[in-house]
Amino acid sequence: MCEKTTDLELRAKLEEVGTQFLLKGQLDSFGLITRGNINTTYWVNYKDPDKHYIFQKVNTYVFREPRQIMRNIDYVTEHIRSKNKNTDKCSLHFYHTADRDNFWFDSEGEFWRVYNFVTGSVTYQISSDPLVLYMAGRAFGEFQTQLSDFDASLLFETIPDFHNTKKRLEKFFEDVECDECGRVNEVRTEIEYIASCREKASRLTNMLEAGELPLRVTHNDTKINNVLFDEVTKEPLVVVDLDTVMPGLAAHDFGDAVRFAANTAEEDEPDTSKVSLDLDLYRAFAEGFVEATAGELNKAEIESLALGAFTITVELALRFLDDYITGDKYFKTKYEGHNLVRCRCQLALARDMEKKFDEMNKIVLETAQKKLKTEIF
Ligand code: GN1
Ligand code: MG
Repeated sequence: MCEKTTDLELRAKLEEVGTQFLLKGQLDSFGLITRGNINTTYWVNYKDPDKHYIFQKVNTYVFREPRQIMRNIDYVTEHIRSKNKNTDKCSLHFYHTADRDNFWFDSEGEFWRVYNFVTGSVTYQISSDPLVLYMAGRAFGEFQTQLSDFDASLLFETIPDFHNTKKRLEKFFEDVECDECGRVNEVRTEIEYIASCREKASRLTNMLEAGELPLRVTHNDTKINNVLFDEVTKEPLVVVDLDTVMPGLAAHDFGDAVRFAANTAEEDEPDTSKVSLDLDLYRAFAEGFVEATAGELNKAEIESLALGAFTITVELALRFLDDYITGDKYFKTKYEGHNLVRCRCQLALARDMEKKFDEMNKIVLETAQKKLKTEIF
């Protein structure tokens, strides 16, 4: 996941980036962190003094207004830092250039940023340990709670309609009609299943439009690998990847985390017989999330959480499939057909969630009752 490289051209580029961000010392070792599907991320170690950094090249095909993202990040990290005062929680620190910008465009027009690597932290791509899931639930729940008094109107919508599942579905079926790469015929089964989920997957968007669910400031990309944990205590240290912090639904954050972390397989597992929703892991995440958001989420929001998991799973399946049928322009792929494999994996998970849906709802409601000690459910 974090291969070391000795590529000289890349070394020179990273040195140039480090100089722009006024880093002291000498670049020592570096490597690519391969897990993101959008941006290109490197770990970079300096010596004299010893310091560890994350250098990131932002994908400007996906993020059309990267400057605005960095403004959002400034606001959000500042707000969280003020909440973390007098606690042992750490915050992300973005470095600045001589012009006081927290980004830099290189001569090829690539957009770079640099932040601190949190020493003593670990991330999990997948974990079968309920404690890790519980901690991740707390981390994302706390993230939302900490931003509950943040003025959402300050935030630029970095990707408009990011979790507007209804719009995603509309665009998907338009792209199916166009069939610009001639790939639609081989994926008829997947398209049919997505069509059959259309109503259920649109419910949250409809509820939001009808004012039945409130908009909050949400993270919108709650994969467990976006939480840094203390490598010894497993306590969550900080939530990273703030590119999509925007107004959204609590159910989206809950749902995306469950989709990724309570799956018994990785999100691009080609053997779909290995894919299912682990209800113990789901419960553990729900406990952490509900505990951390106690008193913030209303009854309708809590009742929407399980649906959030199904919705985001179908939404991501169709995003992967949409990318596949339109020529793999959005997500980075490691091999031909990778997006189709990802889609099939998400659809297998969605099917399993459908079977377990009553149980998923019950777990959230039981958890809420236990954690919130109320009789509203
Ligand atoms: C992308 O690159 P990464 O892993 O942070 C995507 C998410 C998807 C995810 C699926 C901006 O996130 O929405 O859920 O891949 N981010 C964007 O792995 O589209
Ligand atoms: Mg992300």
